[in-house]
Amino acid sequence: MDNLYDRLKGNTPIWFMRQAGRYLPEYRKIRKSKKSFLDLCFSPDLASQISLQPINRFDFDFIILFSDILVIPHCLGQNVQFKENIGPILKPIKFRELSSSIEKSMAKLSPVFDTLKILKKKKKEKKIIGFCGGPFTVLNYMIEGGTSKKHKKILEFIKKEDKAKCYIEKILEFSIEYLKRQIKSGADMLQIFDSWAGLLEPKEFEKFIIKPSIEISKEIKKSYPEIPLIFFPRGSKRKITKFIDEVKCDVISLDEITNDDIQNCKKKKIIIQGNLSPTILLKGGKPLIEEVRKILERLKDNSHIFNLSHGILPKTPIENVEKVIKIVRDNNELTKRTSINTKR
Ligand code: 1CP
Repeated sequence: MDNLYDRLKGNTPIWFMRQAGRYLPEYRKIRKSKKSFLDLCFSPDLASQISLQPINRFDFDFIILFSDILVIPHCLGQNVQFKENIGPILKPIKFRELSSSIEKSMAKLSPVFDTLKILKKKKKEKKIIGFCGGPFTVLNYMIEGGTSKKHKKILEFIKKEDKAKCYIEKILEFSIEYLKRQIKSGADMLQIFDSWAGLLEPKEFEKFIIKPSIEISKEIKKSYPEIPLIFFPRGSKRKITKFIDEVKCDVISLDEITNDDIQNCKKKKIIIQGNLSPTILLKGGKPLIEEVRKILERLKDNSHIFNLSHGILPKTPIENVEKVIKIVRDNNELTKRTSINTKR
């Protein structure tokens, strides 16, 4: 890696989690043309167009592959559907029914690799972020059968430790192969979305979040040491200290940022990604401007990628997104000018 940490100091790039999605009219238009969301993810021409929509409109600094974390249960043989206004629905499946052939499963995902190849050809000057879900977050959807409020089934399920470990190991093995093939197809960076990490108590967090993350990092770094890894163990709160102590990551995406995190990341030269609330972005106005400035000020001595604390909400007004990008870019200009003046 050509020292991303040093390169970002005083020059904060910006992108938003779920930047390609329903808040964009151009996305909604393409979405209507396909019956199923997975069909859209598996249509390289359309998926690459969608990945580039937020770049063409806002000139975000990173392109994120348009796909979903639930393509892993799909390639393992689980039935995955996306229902409008409900979200994903996954049919229950037994462990022995899951695919045992990595090759066959990866073949099912070949359109995703084709999307990356198209993106690589089209936009050489912007970094492309590939991704997968953290194994626990993927397992959560597989066991709950979709989006859940209370997460009763998964919390019960992980008590049967050996069984849960079998599933986690399988998801992990397929996810690592999936990530490697994304790199081979053109991904320049990778993000691991562990959106439900916050459900777990310290002991389970160690087993189901930290351990698999160590494994992902070790395996990817072994073959691709130059590819930056972004981990997003959402809702980890104080457990984040242990996470960054144990998992080798280049960037940590944080939904909440404490002063300890700021100091620890500076010491370890880990880039912080985050952490504008999607609700504040949706509401806009003066509170939005103040919050963006506050985040930039707090992280000015760190290396920082400006982002949200979670995915952008479908009703977010376009002008609020434009406003945030302008503040971040103006701030970069100001920092540059001030540093030139102080050097004189
Ligand atoms: O009907 C539609 O248009 C579907 C809406 C949609 C979109 C646009 C879904 C269904 N997924 C996506 C794209 C998506 N999902 C991306 C694309 C790239 C981008 O960021 O622009 C990414 C990275 C994801 C990741 C994802 N999917 C996560 C992790 C991030 C997070 O939000 O926590 C999760 C948990 C999912 C599952 C998922 N996919 C879609 C839905 C509605 C859900 C459930 C979300 C939930 O349980 O709250």
